[in-house]
Amino acid sequence: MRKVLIALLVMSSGIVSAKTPAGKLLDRICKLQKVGIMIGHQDDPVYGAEWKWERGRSDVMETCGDYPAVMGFDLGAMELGSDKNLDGVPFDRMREEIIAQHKRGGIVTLSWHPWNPVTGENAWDKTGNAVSSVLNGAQKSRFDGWLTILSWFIGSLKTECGEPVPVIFRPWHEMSGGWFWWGKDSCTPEEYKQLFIYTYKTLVEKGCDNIVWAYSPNLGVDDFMKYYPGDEYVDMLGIDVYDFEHNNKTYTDNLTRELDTLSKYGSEHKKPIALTETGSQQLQYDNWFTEVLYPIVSRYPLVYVLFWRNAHDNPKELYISYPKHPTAPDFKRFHDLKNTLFVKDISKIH
Ligand code: BMA
Repeated sequence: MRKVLIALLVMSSGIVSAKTPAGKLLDRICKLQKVGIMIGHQDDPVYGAEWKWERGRSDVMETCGDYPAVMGFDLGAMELGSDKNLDGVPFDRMREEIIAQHKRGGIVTLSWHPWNPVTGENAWDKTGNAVSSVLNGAQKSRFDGWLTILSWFIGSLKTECGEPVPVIFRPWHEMSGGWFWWGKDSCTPEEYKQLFIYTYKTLVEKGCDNIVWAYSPNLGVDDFMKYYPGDEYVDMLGIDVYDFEHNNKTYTDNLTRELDTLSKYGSEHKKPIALTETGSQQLQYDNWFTEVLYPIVSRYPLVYVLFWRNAHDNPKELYISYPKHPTAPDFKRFHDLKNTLFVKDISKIH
């Protein structure tokens, strides 16, 4: 009888039950939401503004003395069987850094910029009706193969003791923009939802019980729930909002409007919320972190804020401070604020 009850409990709460690694991460996320806002950075330990591939480095740690609480990595090109992602990050190194981040008490989030399966071009090629082709058409078996490869990688995220490492997975992001083959110009909301659900069901069937699933459109409040696959398939809600124009006023207005909406949906659907990608491109304003970003984000119950990558080969893609950058003193002040959380702040909270 007890066994039956436990089985029923696990089934009724879906894959994210308290028993799974994902369930434990989700519980921890909800706990941390009450403590402060975790600060995250994409590709943090693999390259920075002025270095690449050296071990033990991090622009964040070198600027403020601690690693980010959340590290983001991208799986794009894994589906092709490549040993490096679209930005040249070797997947073996990525696995090593994901496990290291878990062991230091931090959290990991994965995004995915897969190639267009119909045209063989990158994620930004919107042509070919790729979503309908992977769901019901000529590319279905290829896509199944892609998900198998992803499931191997996600399933291989384990410590040396065999403990699974849970991750926040944020597939099919920024669909409400028209720049990806899964975006608004290339499929209907219904097709998008099917794509998300198919991805969820397939990875779950393949045993990936270490995934917390995030739904993450880009700014555009009217469309926020237009592509939502449903509460059953989503554990967290997020939004991607950037300042590409070096305009603090526009960014403040955009972010405020988007976070108002995000937090409304978060409480309606009882899902934790995050600013899943952000940054002020090239960081032109020295006090941006404490004077522009912080006054806005501190008003919302955000679980984390993830700054995008400091691309070593493209000075335009600079989103977080490094020691020599004029924003470094401000980033230190940002780090010292009581409710910005870096890895040492969360490592004991489980
Ligand atoms: C995008 C840009 C690209 C990059 C991709 C995946 O937003 O930063 O240069 O290749 O993310 O990291």
